[in-house]
Amino acid sequence: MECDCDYILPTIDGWEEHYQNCSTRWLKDHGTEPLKNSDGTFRLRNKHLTRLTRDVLYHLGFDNEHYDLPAMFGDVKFVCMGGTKYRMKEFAKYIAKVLNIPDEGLLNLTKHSHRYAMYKVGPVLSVNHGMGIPSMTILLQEVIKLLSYAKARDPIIIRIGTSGGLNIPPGSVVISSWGLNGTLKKSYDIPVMGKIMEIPSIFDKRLNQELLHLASEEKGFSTFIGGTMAADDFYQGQARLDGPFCDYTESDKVSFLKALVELGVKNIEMEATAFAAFTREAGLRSADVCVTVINRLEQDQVTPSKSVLLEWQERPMVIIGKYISKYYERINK
Ligand code: R2B
Ligand code: URA
Repeated sequence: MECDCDYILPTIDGWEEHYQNCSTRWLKDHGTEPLKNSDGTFRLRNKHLTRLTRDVLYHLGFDNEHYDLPAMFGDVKFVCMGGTKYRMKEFAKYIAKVLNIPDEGLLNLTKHSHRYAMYKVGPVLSVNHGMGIPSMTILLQEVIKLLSYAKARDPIIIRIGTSGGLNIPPGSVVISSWGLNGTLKKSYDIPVMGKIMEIPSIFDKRLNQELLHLASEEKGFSTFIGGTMAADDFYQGQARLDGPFCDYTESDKVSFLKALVELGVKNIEMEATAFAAFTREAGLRSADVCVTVINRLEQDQVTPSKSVLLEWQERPMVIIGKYISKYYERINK
């Protein structure tokens, strides 16, 4: 197998040589043939899909019979996702500015479904995924099918989000090296037909190194690479004391958060495990880049003002904007 890494930044000493989805690594890591084709397009693992004459992407409001998905989305290289519709519209506007693409008439492409909002600016799709794993994975799985049907070439999926930090100053950014689930395993555990299916939740090391490299040029905030706990709840699931229910003591909470720190966890959010697991299983590169809005060793309530929170939420956008512009410079040379 030949290396088919589509490098966005040239290798720097000490960096991982290949992306996680490089065909030279695939057989070793997965024990199966790569899903990536030689032109960068990718196949879906589910063989049942070939029996469908039409696949309805219900929550996106598209299907692969009535829509010319390759014409609409074939040029997509980056899919950026985040929780809210507002933030992802702002991100689309920001990317339009960075790439110097006119943004008048930014259309919500999923207007028939009303579930999510999706915008396209040049090679970038910006889409919201709601809160928590189930909402995010519905969107993510339909986006994965969309990209495959559209014949997008080696697309990169990036989540930009918010999180609670562990022992780092609020406003810092964390790039996730892996997701940790609520029982402290590095996997996304989903019940399938009465049994738990465990899918490893490890992010692409090389992609993270590239992102950290660009992030560390930014003044005014720090960026860390570290583990991310993905909780299934905002309150007790994240060891908070301020939910309507709480069946543990403050010292239990502090011991738990310190144990997370010991494990290398830098932040807590609600999607990382499933996001890492499904993108990796699909043979796609992905990264989870979240700003921390609070230091959970100090407080539970998110108290910064609206304007501070908005400013902090621009930080992941700036890092990803820089990364996308590196790619855009290269293809427009
Ligand atoms: C971070 O923020 C949201 C909860 O406030 C959730 O979607 C997450 O992962
Ligand atoms: N999002 C979370 O899931 N947790 C926090 O503490 C802050 C944002």
